[in-house]
Amino acid sequence: MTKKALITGITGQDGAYLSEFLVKKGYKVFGAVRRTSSINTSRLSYLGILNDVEIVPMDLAEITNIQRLVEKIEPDEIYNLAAQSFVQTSYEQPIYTSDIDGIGVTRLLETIRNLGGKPKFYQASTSEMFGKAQESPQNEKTPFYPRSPYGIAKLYSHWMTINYREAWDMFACSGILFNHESPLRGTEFVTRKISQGMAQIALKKIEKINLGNLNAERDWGFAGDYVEAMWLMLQKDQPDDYVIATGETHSVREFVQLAANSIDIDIVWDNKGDHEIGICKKTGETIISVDKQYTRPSETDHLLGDASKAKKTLGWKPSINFKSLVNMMVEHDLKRMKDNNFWF
Ligand code: NAP
Ligand code: G4F
Repeated sequence: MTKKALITGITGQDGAYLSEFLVKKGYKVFGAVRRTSSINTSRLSYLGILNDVEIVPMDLAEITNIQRLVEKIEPDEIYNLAAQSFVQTSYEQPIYTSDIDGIGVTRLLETIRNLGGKPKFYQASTSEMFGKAQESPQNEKTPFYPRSPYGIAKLYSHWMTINYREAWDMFACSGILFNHESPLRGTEFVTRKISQGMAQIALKKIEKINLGNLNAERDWGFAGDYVEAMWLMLQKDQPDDYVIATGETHSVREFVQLAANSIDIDIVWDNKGDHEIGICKKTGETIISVDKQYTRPSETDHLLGDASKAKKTLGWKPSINFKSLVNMMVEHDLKRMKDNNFWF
């Protein structure tokens, strides 16, 4: 029998890659989309799968809507990827973020519980829950210390997922995914901001990129690899929680350096702190500046994941390394800009 999957957040980066993955596996994919004045299905179009998925209306703020939809579709698996996912915004919209990323998950869990606990459930948890990391590398047993309203809301939903598994015997898994990027990443996130900015510099559309904390370190992987891990978790006999990461950490400064190399620029760094600049070695022009508006009130300084459990139990491993990821993102942005293709 054809399996049915309901993906919340299908219009986002991970939703698009997961849809592609599940469609290839023969799933009937339903994509929950909240009402906006212009629904953005450009990532699904980009991957050529818009006509292979069924778009259904659903907002994580509205439990009646969730209940009716899940009852009607009767999915075998629910992947909850919908969220206010931008950490910086969570400082300005902490209540909205808590509602969607925290209580929104409980709305879904309650719906499944009321239906007898039937669909398997995947929750998109995050390495941002480690925040001020208490050890390095971080694994499933590392204590949490979230540093943003986003991280705190996600920690609540992480524990809710575990509680529904333990209290109501539900097949609910939580994937603690470290940062994962791609050419489909939103342009407000630092990696895509840099790859897009470098492409614009190469084509002489802008002179420089303004960034915040260049010292922040992240374990960056490729989103296409990470959606496979979500699916693998739901195929096991027992539900569990898994860290998904590459096991390498790099600073924002290193990302900038490699992205500049992709457009044949070598960067020399000058000054320190808020006055740091990145200069093109050949021309002497400043192409990177620090702008305090992009720094955070409380920062997650260092993330490095240990995905040994996922490797051993799920047989999962990443296929794209850091350098290839950076090159891939800059190449895609260059091509898009040359083709005047600005759909996201
Ligand atoms: P994304 O590109 O920002 O996508 C977020 C999705 O959530 C969009 O489809 C968005 O719809 C939807 N959404 C937002 N508010 C909603 C609401 N009230 N009701 C229904 N849908 C709503 O995020 P992503 O990078 O794909 O990440 C997917 C999930 O993984 C998120 O939960 C994120 O927090 C989590 N995560 C991401 C990473 C990462 O590095 N990418 C790491 C760990 C965890 P619109 O198109 O209408 O905005
Ligand atoms: O790209 P970012 O905005 O991602 P962040 O905050 O790590 O969050 C992402 O990863 C989480 C997993 O750990 C997800 F749960 C979450 O949904 C999201 O996908 O920022 C990365 C780092 C930060 O330390 C930030 O301070 O880059 C630093 N940064 C420096 N300059 C910047 C900038 N971030 C952004 N967005 N813009 C800048 O100009």
